[in-house]
Amino acid sequence: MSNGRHLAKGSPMPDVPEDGILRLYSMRFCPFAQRVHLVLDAKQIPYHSIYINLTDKPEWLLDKNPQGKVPALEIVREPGPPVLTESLLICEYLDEQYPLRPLYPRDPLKKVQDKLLIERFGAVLGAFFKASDGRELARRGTEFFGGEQTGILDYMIWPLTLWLERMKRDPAVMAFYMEAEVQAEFLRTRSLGRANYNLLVKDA
Ligand SMILES: N[C@@H](CCC(=O)N[C@@H](CS)C(=O)NCC(=O)O)C(=O)O
Repeated sequence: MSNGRHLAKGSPMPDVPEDGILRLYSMRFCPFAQRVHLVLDAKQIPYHSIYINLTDKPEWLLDKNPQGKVPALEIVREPGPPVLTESLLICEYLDEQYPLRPLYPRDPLKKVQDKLLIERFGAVLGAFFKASDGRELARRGTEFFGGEQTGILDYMIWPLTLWLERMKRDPAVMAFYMEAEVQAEFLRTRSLGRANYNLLVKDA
């Protein structure tokens, strides 16, 4: 809805059609928002994306989410309309509300076990993304974590990267995927105090 362009302070609320379709306030490089895009895409739920410049937020974002964070999902059809926050809660709501392609296990025990693993992996993933998004490699200035040749770290995380390759073939992931270098470039611009939210916008 913002054509992939991230709306900043002073931008009016975009002209979103009054079609009852969900509205997702998002940021293209936010891993929490990406979770919600993936679930929406996997379940083929139509939605409007409204991308937010989080360095210089549009004033109306606080009306949608007083915490000023993304992801936030506006359930336009419901009276209010309510705006849901917290990526995991949003994903669980979507899975319960939209039965196509159930993502959580039906069995309550398995469901809780998966949710526990999501929490535990969350911490691990933070560290993994830090390494895999290119920052750690950039810090080392080498092709591999081990240097010009593979080292212990390369070999130990390799099974994870195999899984990443498989995930890249999933249609929902394909629709939202970006190369690690692109994510790293966004983080680089942000660390320089010039976050380029519109890195993926064609005419940016
Ligand atoms: N626990 C939240 C985290 C959301 C979050 O931290 N989003 C970041 C962007 S990746 C944000 O909106 N930051 C803006 C701010 O904190 O002002 C979730 O899972 O949705």
